Amino acid sequence: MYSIVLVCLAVVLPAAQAGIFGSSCVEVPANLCAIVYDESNCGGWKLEIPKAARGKSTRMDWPWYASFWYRNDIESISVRKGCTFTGWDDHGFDGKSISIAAGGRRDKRINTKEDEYDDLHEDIESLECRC
Ligand SMILES: [Ca+2]
Ligand SMILES: [Ca+2]
Repeated sequence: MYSIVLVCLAVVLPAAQAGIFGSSCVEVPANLCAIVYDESNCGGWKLEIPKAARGKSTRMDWPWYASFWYRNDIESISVRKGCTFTGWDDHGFDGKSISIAAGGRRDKRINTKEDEYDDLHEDIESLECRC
């Protein structure tokens, strides 16, 4: 009986960590500036935003005529400690923007549906990240 219970836990726990019951967010690795995700709480597809050379920033731009993947689809963002992420609601780094600065001690994770960021909920078409 106990072995059956243990087997069930072994199946359920990884699923829970993967976000079915909560967050699947991970610490942003040192070679990255941020990770953006399709769904809230780091769910769905993810896109790694690499760290640029010191003093430079990584920029990504998804104009409607070039791309439909990623654009207007980001719903959660993890910013590496010490880095700052900026997203715009239009391509070409134009329109409304949000800036998310992570302090030096820990990553900052947000969902775009939160009040502070909901202007850009599923609306980001260009972004910049700098550490
Ligand atoms: Ca989405
Ligand atoms: Ca948009």
